[in-house]
Amino acid sequence: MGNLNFIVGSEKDKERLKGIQAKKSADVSVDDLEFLAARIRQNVIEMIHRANSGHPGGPLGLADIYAYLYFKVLKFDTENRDHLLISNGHVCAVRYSAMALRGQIEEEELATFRALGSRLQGHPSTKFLPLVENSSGSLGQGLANASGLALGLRVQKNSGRVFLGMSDGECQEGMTWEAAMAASHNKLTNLHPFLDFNNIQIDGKVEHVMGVEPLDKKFASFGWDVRIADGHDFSAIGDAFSWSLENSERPKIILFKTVLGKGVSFMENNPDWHGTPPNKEKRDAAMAELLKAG
Ligand SMILES: Cc1ncc(C[n+]2csc(CCOP(=O)(O)OP(=O)(O)O)c2C)c(N)n1
Repeated sequence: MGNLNFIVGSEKDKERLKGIQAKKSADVSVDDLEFLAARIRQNVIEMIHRANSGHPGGPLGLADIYAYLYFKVLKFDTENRDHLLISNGHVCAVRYSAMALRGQIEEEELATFRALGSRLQGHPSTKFLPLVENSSGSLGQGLANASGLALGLRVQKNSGRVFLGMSDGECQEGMTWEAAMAASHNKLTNLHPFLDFNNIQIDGKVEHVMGVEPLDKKFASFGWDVRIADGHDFSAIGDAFSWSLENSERPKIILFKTVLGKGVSFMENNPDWHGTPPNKEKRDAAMAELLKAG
């Protein structure tokens, strides 16, 4: 595990995190997950405030899912390890924070987010940080990237599972649907995409910019099994990942209903916070709410 030089948080938090890191995934409780998600959100706000640039809304909305994924699902220490790719690269603050909590990078490195030459680029780059597995930022490419990896692993008889974070806004990209068709044709059952279904993108509501609904029926029509789940309910998140990991003949996708900006009242559901960094006043107001939650 990494060292615990937090960029935000107390000595008590450090002790608590150490205790959770030492647990087997089955023993990580809902209380633990709530603590981890709150820490992810605090880090996200602190990182983006310090960088004075970045995207707070998506990462806050995804914090519960990434806490669950990193502490209950992903296995990195097995021979055929899991893989996590993200297609919506602009939300990478949530991933970097989850990686730090899991001990894959140092907590203090989060303070370098978006700095020139930092491993933690504002859009993930394998050149700077190979651990992120795919470079992203140009939306719509992730499903094709992840499908290629899933197919390659199957050919090599490698049982590693491929998880992929996606977003609703990027379903406006044609390549997503080309990849959906290919994954279905190739029956990629080792592929586990989960989509941030918050109906918000950079320019406002997805339904106003260019509607993607009905997303479930669209994926189903491409031969996929689809599950819609509450992305802020740990029991629903767990059930959805278990469902995705069960054997089936078809590719599967989880559409997680989330609230952009979750946990910070003035950011929630407000497209202005898709990509605006909080200034000192907003950082303090956000942190006051998040510290109470943690
Ligand atoms: C190919 C491409 N077109 C446009 C953009 C600019 N862009 C950055 S984020 C974004 C909105 C994406 O929607 P979504 O991921 O649903 O946003 P969120 O839920 O995180 O607010 C857009 C259009 C991009 N990164 N890539």
